[in-house]
Amino acid sequence: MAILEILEFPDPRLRTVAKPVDTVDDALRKLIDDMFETMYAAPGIGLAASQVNVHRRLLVLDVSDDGDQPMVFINPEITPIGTDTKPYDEGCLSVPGFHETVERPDRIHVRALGRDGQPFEMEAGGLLAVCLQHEIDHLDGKLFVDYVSRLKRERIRKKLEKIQRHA
Ligand code: QAP
Ligand code: CO
Repeated sequence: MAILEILEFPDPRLRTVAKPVDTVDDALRKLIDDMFETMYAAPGIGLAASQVNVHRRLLVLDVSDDGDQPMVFINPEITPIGTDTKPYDEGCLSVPGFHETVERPDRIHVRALGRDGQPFEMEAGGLLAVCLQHEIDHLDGKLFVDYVSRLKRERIRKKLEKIQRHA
């Protein structure tokens, strides 16, 4: 296993739109294991392949209290259930040290492939729904800072660029 480097805002590579995964094989499962190790070490609750500079449609997350419920979503597709939305104070391993409130659909239907390559479907609400939408945004080259005002986004960009210059 290995800890992977996480790209940080405003790295332009985070804007890449990821391509579908075409084969779920042992090489992909090794990437999945490395993504979990990277996410748990951070620590974080979700990580998209885009954040480790792999532009394929794959994400891992664990929203459990004890961090013992790893979930894998390959080629995920989501549709909102109903029209209700909820605000949540989101953070991101690619925007370390910052968080902002984002409003998103409250309940979603999810279709994806699992670690074994088998399709599954589920409904999600609460933190799982927030995390899935946040991670799928990464696969589409989007970040939570895109939902806040340009002023706030620019402030975050300048502060992170300063930290990155000194790193
Ligand atoms: C995405 O975020 C998420 O700023 C996952 O200094 C966030 O794991 C989905 C983290 C909220 C739903 C709700 C952030 C770690 C981790 C930081 C994360 C930091 C250290 C963020
Ligand atoms: Co994120």
